[in-house]
Amino acid sequence: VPLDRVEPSGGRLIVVANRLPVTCSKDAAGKWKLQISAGGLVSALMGVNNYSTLWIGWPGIYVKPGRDRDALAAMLKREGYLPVWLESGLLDLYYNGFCNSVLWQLFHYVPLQLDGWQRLGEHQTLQMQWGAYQQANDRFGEVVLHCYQPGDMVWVQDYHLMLLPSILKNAVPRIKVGWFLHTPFPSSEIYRTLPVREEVLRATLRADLIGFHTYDYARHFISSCTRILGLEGTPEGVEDNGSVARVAAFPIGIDPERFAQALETQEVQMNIAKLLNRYAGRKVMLGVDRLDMIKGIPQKLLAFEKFLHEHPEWRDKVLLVQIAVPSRTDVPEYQKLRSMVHEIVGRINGAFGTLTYVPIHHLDRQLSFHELCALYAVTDVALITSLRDGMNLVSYEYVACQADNAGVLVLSEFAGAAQSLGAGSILVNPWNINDVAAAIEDALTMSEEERRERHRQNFMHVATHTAQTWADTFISELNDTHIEADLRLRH
Ligand code: ADQ
Repeated sequence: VPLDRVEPSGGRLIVVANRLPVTCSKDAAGKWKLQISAGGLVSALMGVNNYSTLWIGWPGIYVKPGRDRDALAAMLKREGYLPVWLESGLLDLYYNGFCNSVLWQLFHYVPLQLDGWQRLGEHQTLQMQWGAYQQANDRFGEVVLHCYQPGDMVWVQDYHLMLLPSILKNAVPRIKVGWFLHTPFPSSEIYRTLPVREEVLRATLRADLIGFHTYDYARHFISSCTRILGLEGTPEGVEDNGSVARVAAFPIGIDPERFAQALETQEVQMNIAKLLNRYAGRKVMLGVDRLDMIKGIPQKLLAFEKFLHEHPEWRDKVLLVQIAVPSRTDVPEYQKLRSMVHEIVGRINGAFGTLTYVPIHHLDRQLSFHELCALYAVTDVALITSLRDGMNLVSYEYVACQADNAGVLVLSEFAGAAQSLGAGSILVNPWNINDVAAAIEDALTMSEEERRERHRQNFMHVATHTAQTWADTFISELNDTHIEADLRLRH
């Protein structure tokens, strides 16, 4: 059978993610307005050739059924976005509860804790959170199935929607479904502590193609399936009753052109000039992270403190700019982390600062894209000390903006990016404060020749492994995998 006869080609690409890439708000006249968040994922998926793309996700707010909701839904639809409405009680249990207090923690090697499941209120139990997770996944499923047409391809994103492949396959057995995980997938020894481990794995396994950032995560997933479900792992993936779920690594990237173009703009150039003036005569190190336990911000600060302590000659000559965007601010653990970071920053600035020098510039807020590009371009070292990180795109963005400077990337070996940018970076164990302090010294004193050579290696990778190639590769493999599965089904 010629392959192109098996499935109609040219269907749409339906991307399903927890959150739509758009912020909805009302203007002064009470009319809805949308602000599209440009980012790697959005531009990669919007640019995928041969497919028109439809996004399905939670719009970030809840609007009661009625005229107001219809007006917003119509506006979203014109942009290719279909909203999934989740009322606040369900959202809290599903998103803050099961997704972020259970799966996010576990996938980053933070063991489950008895009070972890109840941290959002005395009345949340794992049972309720799991029920909400199932219900929310059903809601996403309803929206997908409502718009699905034969020939469409569905690409499900991330740990929020691990049950969706099975919901979709149960309704339409021939539907083409891929699932990609943006976080690490942990060792089976960690994963098997999840009380609903079988249900989650079995549901995800219904996807035709299952993708991870690295081979390690793919391997952990396959061993979870073999150990917990007793299934057979094959070189291709996991076999269950004659059907194979293909499992593979698809390392994500960024859109480096977007950064190159931004650096040419007058706005970024003006920002760069201001920053260079401000930091003249000093070396500057940069940290850009969401304020999250997994990013290892306290560990990074302690390493810088140790470095300043041991190297008095560097005091007044180097500073750390740490941008920590608040996230999940209603979760007590994240509030505690914020206080801890503030306390350490205050201590270091108090101990090593002078009337004219502040060692750490710490900002608790989102920067504009142009501000961020300027910072990436002028700084001498990027310090990325994640305790676990699916990939870490900040490291890619830094490299993309360092063509002139050839700054040094100090990178945690626990970030997926260590497997792609490892050769050009200084790799560290973020838990080893001495190791990170030594890496800071190496980075600050590295010869220009070595910096340029390391940057060249990293840049080659970032320029060739883009968000676009990531999306193209996943989608074409999903298409091929599904054709093979369909042929097997027919014979
Ligand atoms: P994140 O945990 O959010 O993503 P990361 O990959 O570093 O981590 O992406 C963060 C993004 O936010 C970057 O594009 C960065 O520019 C932006 N950002 C961060 N701080 C900012 C600030 N102050 N102002 C403006 N923008 C800021 C998850 C996983 C990662 C994985 C990605 C993609 O946890 O491991 O790499 O998904 O798969």
